[in-house]
Amino acid sequence: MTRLKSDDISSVASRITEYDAELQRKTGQSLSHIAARAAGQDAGQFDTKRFKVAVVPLSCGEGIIGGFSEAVAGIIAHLGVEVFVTATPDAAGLAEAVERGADIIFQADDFRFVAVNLRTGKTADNSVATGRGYVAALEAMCGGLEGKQVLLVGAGQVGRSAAMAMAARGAGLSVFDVKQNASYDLASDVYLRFGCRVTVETDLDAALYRHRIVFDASPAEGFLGIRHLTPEMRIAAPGIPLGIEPAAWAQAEVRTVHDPLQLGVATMLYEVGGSTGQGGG
Ligand code: 2YG
Repeated sequence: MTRLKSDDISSVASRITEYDAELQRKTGQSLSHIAARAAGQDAGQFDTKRFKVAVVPLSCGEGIIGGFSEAVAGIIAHLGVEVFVTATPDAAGLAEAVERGADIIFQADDFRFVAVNLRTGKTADNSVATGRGYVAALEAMCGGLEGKQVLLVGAGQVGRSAAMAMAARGAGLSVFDVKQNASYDLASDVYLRFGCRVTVETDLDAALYRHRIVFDASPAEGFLGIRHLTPEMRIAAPGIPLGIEPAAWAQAEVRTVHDPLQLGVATMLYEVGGSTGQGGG
């Protein structure tokens, strides 16, 4: 799991309105609509005034990332939910959050980034939510995924979540992972759950020439170049760093969804705050 740096997230809160407008230009849908759909919720039914959220910094392991909790809070506030970052971290922060009336806690250590609903017992996991959120965005960008072939790069936690969400939408899947066993494991899990066959790709370059829809859930950098790009290509890229070559970014940006936190955090909120639907990480 890639550890974010302060530079990756320093403008998330201040630019959230522009980010949402950009997302709507690319997908035709807002952050709240995409996240709600990813969480099996109806954005219109989601009462954002029903709860209060606290983001609690955790200093364990590699420690606090400057601006991380504020970026998470900025996304949640943009979705119309009351939110605060606790003044104290760790256990003191958890107590402070509850004492200040929080219903939902967001916190991340070096291994997991989770949200917990203290009222309903629901939990949400960032890797799972990020996979689902990006599939909902890709679906909007492609006008549906049913019967379309998607190349998934990276069969880690985010990739696995995305694969299940895309299979559930009737997409055909091809998967590439530097660890081939991870691809075969994912292929058999998708087959067991949905009865659909997943193509395991072993040559990424060749696979990129054969696919128009790409889901980059890998930490690999710059593997997708101008040579692979076509006007109808659509790319969902939660992977950090970005898998698109810098030289190709100018061409690819208009049809690529990529952000360090926004879609994942928004989907976590709808999953853990929703009355029905998914959640439970
Ligand atoms: O509270 C803090 O500031 C730190 N304990 C946060 C540590 C977060 C570590 N994880 C990551 O940086 C990412 N895996 C978060 C999710 C990124 C999703 N694209």
